[in-house]
Amino acid sequence: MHDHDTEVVTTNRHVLAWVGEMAELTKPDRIVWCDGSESEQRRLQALGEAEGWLRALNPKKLPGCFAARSNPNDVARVEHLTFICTPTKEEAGPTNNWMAPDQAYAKLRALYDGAMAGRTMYVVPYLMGPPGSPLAKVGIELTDSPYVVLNMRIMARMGQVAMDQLGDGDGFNRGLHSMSDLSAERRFICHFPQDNTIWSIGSNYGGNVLLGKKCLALRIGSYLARQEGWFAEHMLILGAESPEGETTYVAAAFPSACGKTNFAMLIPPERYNGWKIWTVGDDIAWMRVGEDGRLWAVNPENGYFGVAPGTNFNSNANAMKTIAKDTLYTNVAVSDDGDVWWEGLDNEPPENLTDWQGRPWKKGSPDKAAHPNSRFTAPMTNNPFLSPFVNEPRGVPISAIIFGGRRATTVPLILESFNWTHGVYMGATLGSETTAAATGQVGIVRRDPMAMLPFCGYNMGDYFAHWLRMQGELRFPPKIFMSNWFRKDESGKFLWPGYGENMRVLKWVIDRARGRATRRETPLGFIPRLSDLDLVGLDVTPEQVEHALRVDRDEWRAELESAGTFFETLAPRLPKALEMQRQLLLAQLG
Ligand code: OXD
Ligand code: MN
Repeated sequence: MHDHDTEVVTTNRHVLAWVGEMAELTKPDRIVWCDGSESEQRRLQALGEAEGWLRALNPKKLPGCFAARSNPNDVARVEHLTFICTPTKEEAGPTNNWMAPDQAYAKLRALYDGAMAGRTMYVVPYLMGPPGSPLAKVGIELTDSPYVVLNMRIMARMGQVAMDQLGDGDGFNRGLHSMSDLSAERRFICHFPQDNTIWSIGSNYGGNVLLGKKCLALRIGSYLARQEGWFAEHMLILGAESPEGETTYVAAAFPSACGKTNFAMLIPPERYNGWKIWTVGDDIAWMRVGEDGRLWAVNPENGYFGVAPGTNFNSNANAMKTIAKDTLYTNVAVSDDGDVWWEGLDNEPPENLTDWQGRPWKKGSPDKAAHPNSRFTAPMTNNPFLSPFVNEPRGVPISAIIFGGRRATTVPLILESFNWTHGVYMGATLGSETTAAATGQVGIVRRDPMAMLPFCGYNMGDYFAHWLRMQGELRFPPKIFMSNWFRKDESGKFLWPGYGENMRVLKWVIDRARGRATRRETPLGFIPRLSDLDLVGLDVTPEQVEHALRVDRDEWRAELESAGTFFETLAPRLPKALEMQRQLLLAQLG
């Protein structure tokens, strides 16, 4: 039953017993223990090509790269089919779908019964976080999808390294995944935080099936973090190095489509010659309080699972370099000579493409050639500005946290909180505007607290309480900021150029965190004075910047009311301190 030369050897009886039990349920023809080796990768790539869902790309243009196609009904995370299965509904809270654990296990057990018959079960041991880190966690994913194995090998540290970290213990996440028949009617992503278990069935899309990422690193992770006294957050981590060689680490949470990967890979403009932005992570931060009382962060991942459309040399040159080799593309368009293409790559698509569904596509066609949620899975070691400290077990010390959203009005370019509780309030009320493409209604603010709305594995009110409580542990808490690169003028034009120019805002954040920049006090927090921002060489007027920074009392009164409405949906578990913070800000507005 075992594959011969891909053995990861384990004598861990907990692992062996659980794999046996799951195999009895799902009844695979074969079990393969994966080691993450290159020979194993090559075998799975050859299998994908033979089965027709994987295509090797042009080895001269994109060495080591492949393009995969998914089932067209299976192209995104499915929040309505994602469940938190805690003993009580109250523990999951009002922002999560809930199923009782017994009911969920029974329902899914029936679906898993024999689901792997005729297939191979791959046993994927993986480690989230740097080896030897106090924050690192071991997971084992059992999957019948070779596509998942190929992705997991890039996104997590896979194989013996995980078994070595686990030793003889029972402390591993139990992840079971079967594509089953890929039917949306039988698709469920269930999390059992109390059992450190994830059961995913009926999908083969990244966020639903690469169980280390959203499921373990965020949903289960956030639950464990509260119990164990740390943070699992939907945040990028970057290190900004000055020409003098001083590096300051910043973590930032933005909801999707707000440029998190771009900010994590920011290229400073000419004015900031000599500055370097190092990427520690682009999506997830695990953070704990060090013995020195500072907050230390690691990126639990090993690669980037990024959105392809819109990625180009202007928006993110480092990402373009990162995805030039050894990258697995999903649902992009492919040219006849084996190159990739997507909307927003350039203005000139080739005459002919194979679209994301494998159909011939001609230039000028009204259909999208690449799926809007097409992705690249790329090893982080390809990033020319990968932080040299990414494998440091204790992580990097965080000096500032930024919560950012997409807001046409109200929220200033940058706003510094008065204190920790105010900063937690900023995160808790983080909002972002929906786009016409997503909902048909433009400018509707959706609250996405700390960008964790789809990813918090327990009651959001308790999550806020955890954030508030952690202040007591932090002798040197990071300063907390709120940002908005997307504010518009009366004619609908962006007031701030964004992208690399965000370096100017980041510089002020760094100087504030290090206690050496001045600021202006408003009723809502601190903003930079015009003279506190370096605007040299920037093609915007001082009036535009003033407008981008403005705190408008009427807009803020409405904003605070809207936050109050959101808070009502979280009662009764909403911490009193946050509602009182809201009242205080209202009173300060006058
Ligand atoms: C992601 C997401 O894919 O947040 O990172 O949806
Ligand atoms: Mn994300």
